Amino acid sequence: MRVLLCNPENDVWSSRKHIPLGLGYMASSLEAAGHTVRIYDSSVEDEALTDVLAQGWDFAGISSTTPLIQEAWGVARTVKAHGITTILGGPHLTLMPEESLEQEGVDYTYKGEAEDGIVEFAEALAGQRDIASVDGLYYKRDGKVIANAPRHLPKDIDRYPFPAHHLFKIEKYTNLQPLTDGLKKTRTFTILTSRGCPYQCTFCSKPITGKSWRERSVENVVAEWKWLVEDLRATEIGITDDIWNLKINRAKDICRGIIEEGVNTVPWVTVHGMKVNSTDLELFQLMKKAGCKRVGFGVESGDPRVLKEIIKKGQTMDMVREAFRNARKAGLQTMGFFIYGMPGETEETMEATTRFALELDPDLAHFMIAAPYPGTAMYDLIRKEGNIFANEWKDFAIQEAKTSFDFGELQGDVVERKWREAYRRFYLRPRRVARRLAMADTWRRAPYHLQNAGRFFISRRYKHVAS
Ligand code: B12
Ligand code: SF4
Repeated sequence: MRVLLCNPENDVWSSRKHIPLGLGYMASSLEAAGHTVRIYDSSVEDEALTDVLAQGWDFAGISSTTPLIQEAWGVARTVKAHGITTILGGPHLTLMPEESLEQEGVDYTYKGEAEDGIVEFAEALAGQRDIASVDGLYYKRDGKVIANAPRHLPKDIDRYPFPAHHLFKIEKYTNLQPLTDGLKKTRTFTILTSRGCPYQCTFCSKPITGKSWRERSVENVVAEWKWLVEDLRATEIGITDDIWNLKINRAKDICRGIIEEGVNTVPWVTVHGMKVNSTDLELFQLMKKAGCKRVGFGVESGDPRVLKEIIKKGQTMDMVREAFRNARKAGLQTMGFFIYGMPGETEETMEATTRFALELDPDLAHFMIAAPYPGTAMYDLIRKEGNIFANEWKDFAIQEAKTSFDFGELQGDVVERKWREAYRRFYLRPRRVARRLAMADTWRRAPYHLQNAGRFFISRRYKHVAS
């Protein structure tokens, strides 16, 4: 079959473009089963979707997170107008598989991981199996929603073929915040060494990632790393696991493997926060030796009560301090993620977070305004006791400089003020400004940086109340 896999336009995450790894995984499984696949990632394509659709496809799979779902529906309408069957999957559909079936142009939706499911779906469309036997699939028959049996998460994820990187226009994706400053032609790949996370942070969409943690073997991960470095000529690699260091000894063995294979020549970063309480000096030293340049940590808050009772992060501020100390000692750059305006926060707790960021002084700090995504404990709490006033799914983007809910005493404008203040107090220190101006990336992407700077000063709250 001829299969088109689409990623909708990415205007909520406009700063940097990362490869949609989930589509890469599905594509390699489809190819292994003998199908022809093209990945159409709207955020990097030059060719119009309608021109690509005219090339003839048996079905189109469309991926979506929550903020992109309306754009995904738009893609489905366009695809369907060409008479092509559509199936939607990805994080938002895993949370809400039924909602999209009400949209024009959406034939099927899918809940869960789809390396196996997409191949079974292709078989069903080809008449080689019953559609009812494709676990995880949702569709309508005679106006009624049919939900097939749930798709279980396979334990053995080593059996998945490596992502179909040859289908990505890799040179169109941006480097990782930036690791290799000044390099004109980057080939930036991401890698997933494990899936899921056993922690239960209240802002995290747990039904998507699952409570369990499934690991790939060290050998399998190192083999992919070798492939990325030696065959695909990666200039940067980002580990995008939720929590790649859950088993600290496994993380160390991955580093040892990279060193032993001599593929520690490419700089890499942990794109998301490593869990601080599963680190030690030896791990950071091994990471450094394996080519790692920068580690990210989910710090979240500088208030112990918020950390423990509101976010339920399962870590203390001292653990955070120790992780930063050890990472620095090992010669790694650091990156911290901080969150403002969780339900139950006060101006004082947010002030404590800013002070903690200044104390830790990471090389990069990301300050985010809390956004209540469906499927999070935070969303359920605010629906019950607060007021969400984002109007549409696309308003749920953490990157936006605006709050999307009221909760108790805490007013949105206070959160936005503290958030802006955090950026100013952190980045407008003379030492910081000088460092930023010395980076080639700052000048190359000047319009983006200027637009970004504007967000710290201009308030854009939502006007209407949705729920
Ligand atoms: C890496 C990552 C990023 C990267 C890169 C994203 C990318 N281009 O892939 C960056 C940093 C850019 C990013 C940004 C954001 N992210 Co993010 N990200 C992740 C992370 C940690 C890993 C994604 C990944 O590679 N997964 C592994 C692959 C194999 O899984 P997958 O992509 O989901 O695909 C599988 C299934 O979903 C399914 N599937 C996917 N597509 C399709 C399509 C069809 C047709 C079918 C049938 C099935 C299917 O099959 C795939 C293979 O198993 C996830 C957490 C997670 N573990 O999933 C969060 C996660 C996806 N991100 C999340 C969020 C909130 C965001 C942001 C919205 C944050 C913000 N700024 O506001 C942005 C928006 C990005 C966007 N374009 O929409 C949430 C999504 C919540 C939601 N309700 O949608 C997640 C789940 C984190 C969480 N636990 O809360 N993210
Ligand atoms: S935020 Fe990170 S540590 Fe917390 S539950 Fe989500 S993936 Fe796990």
